[in-house]
Parts: sequence; structure tokens; C-alpha cells
Amino acid sequence: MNIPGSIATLLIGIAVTIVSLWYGQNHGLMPVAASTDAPLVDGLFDIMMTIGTGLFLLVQGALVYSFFKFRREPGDDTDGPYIEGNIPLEILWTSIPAVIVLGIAVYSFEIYNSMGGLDPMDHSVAHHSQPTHEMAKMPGAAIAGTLTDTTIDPVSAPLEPAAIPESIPGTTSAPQEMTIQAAGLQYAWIFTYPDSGVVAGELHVPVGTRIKLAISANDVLHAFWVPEYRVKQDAIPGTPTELAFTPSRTGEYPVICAELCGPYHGAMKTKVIAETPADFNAWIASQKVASAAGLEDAIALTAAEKPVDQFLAPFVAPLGVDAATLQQLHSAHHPSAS
Ligand SMILES: [Cu+2]
Repeated sequence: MNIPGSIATLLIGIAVTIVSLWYGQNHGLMPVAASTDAPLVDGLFDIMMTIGTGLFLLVQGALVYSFFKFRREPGDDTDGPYIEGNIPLEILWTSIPAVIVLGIAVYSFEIYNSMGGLDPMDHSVAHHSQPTHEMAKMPGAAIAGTLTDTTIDPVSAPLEPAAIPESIPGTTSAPQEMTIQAAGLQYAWIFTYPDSGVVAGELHVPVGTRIKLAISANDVLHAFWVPEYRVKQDAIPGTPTELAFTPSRTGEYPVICAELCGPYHGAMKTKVIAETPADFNAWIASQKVASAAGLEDAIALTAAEKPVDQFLAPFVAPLGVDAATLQQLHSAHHPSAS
């Protein structure tokens, strides 16, 4: 084996680069990307994974190599050579991480911004199809734009928002955006839908609509997190927070509370159900019917306007007692009701 050192270094460098690039694209660590914001986050994650893999291989490689190369010879009790330092090397291993960290900072800031992080309710960048035009209006766009254009290559590609199908089969109306109230409490989420006033423990959303969550907390800190959407936002008592995302594929995904909020924090789970706009409208309609019926029953129960035997009729069969007995019991407990 007579490979010159420089050639060996070059070959190792090429191998590490290829392995890192491959693993950065094939780590398989992310769940399905179900919102238009998810590919942006995944792009950042893939790049950090690539860099991390390269660093891991270099550091661990150097370590393992040194185990064998610089192993103590039997009977050698002398000290190692005295090394004062190496200024060029120190500059190199300080500047390379500095450039990497700075690059990731700019790239991640730009993704945060394009997802509406600075102003979740202004979704101009993440939703519309003219990112460059819209980006010019964003705070920090000048800095990010300059750095992007000159230094970091991969930034430009992921900023293109994922295409949303213009027409989803079986739909007539997909609203551009929809604001849903999300209240976190120990230990559940309560979602209130606009216009209909429907209240539910599940988050139903139409695919292709920019969903804006107006998040509140009734008791302690919670956090709304949907891993498949790559978005997370704190719910803070007394301070309204916001979160915006655009579901891009139908399906059910977990909503997880991501802030330790009490002994049953781990059970504070529900699901987001992304549907076609037609299915979403049908669900809203069915909820309206259900809540209207429930309301009528509630009024009947409190006001006791129905005749007592009619009011008690549903309970006769399951209880296995006759109506007369029940009526007697009822009169005994509520003398005024009969
Ligand atoms: Cu919680």
C-alpha cells in the first residue's frame, strides 16, 4: 500500500461527502409531510442531517484511526512529543463551524419567515405562488435575500411552496383561509369553527385552505403540535398565540400537547382530520344538526315542558320499570315538575 497521503485524504473526503449527501436525503426520520410548510422544514432538516453525518464520520473516523495509529508500543514509557499549537489549523476549525452555523441560521430564519413565523396571520409567502415578489415585503428580506443569492445555494429551491391542486375532486368551495379557535386546557383541545359555531374536540380542516389557529390556554401552558405538519405553537394563559398552516393531503394525523402541562399531559392527544372541502362541509353540517338536536333535548330537560310520561318514556325500557313507577319516583323527587 503506497497511496500518498494527499490522495488518501482526497478519497476519504469524497467518500464522506457522498455518504453524507446520501444519508441526508435517506434518513427516513420524518413522518409524512402533510402540509405545504412541511417540505420547507424537511429541506432544512435534510441539510443539517447531511452536515451532521459528515461531522460524525470525520470525528469518529479520526478517533478510531488514532486508536490504532497512535497506540502505545509495548515497553514505551516516554512522554509524547510537545506540541505548542497550530494557528492555521485553529483558524480553520473555528471558521468552518462558524460559516456552517451562520449559514444554517440564515437558512432557518428564512424558512421560519416564509412559514409565517414572524407574522402567522400574514400568510402571503407560504400560500401564494409569487414568493419573490411577496418576499420583498417581508422584514429581513433584504438581508436574507442578499445572503441567499450569494452564499447558500440550496436555499432557493425549498422556498417554492409545494403546489396545491387547483381543484380537488368533488369540491365546489375551498375557502382561501379559515380561522379556527383552539383552546388548550387540562387535558384536551377544544376547537371552535367559524360561522357555524361548531365546537369539537377534533380538528377538522379542508385540504388546500390556509388554516389559522387562534390559540388560547384556559389554565396552564400547553403547546399545539402536529408532527406531520411540522408546526408547533405554545398556548399561553392570558396571551393569545397564532399558528398558520395549509394541509396538503387528506388523512388523520395526531395533535400532541408539546408542553408538560400536568399529570395527564401525555394523554392530551387528539387528531387533525384533513378532508376534501366537500367532506369538511358535510362534517360541519352534521355537527350543526347534532348540536341543534342536543340543544333541544337540553332545553326540554331543564324546562320540563314535555308531559312527564313522554319525558320519561326513553328511560322506561332500559330501566325495566313501568312508567307509573317512574312517574311516582319523579314526582317524589321533583314535586313541582308534575
Ligand atoms: Cu397540555
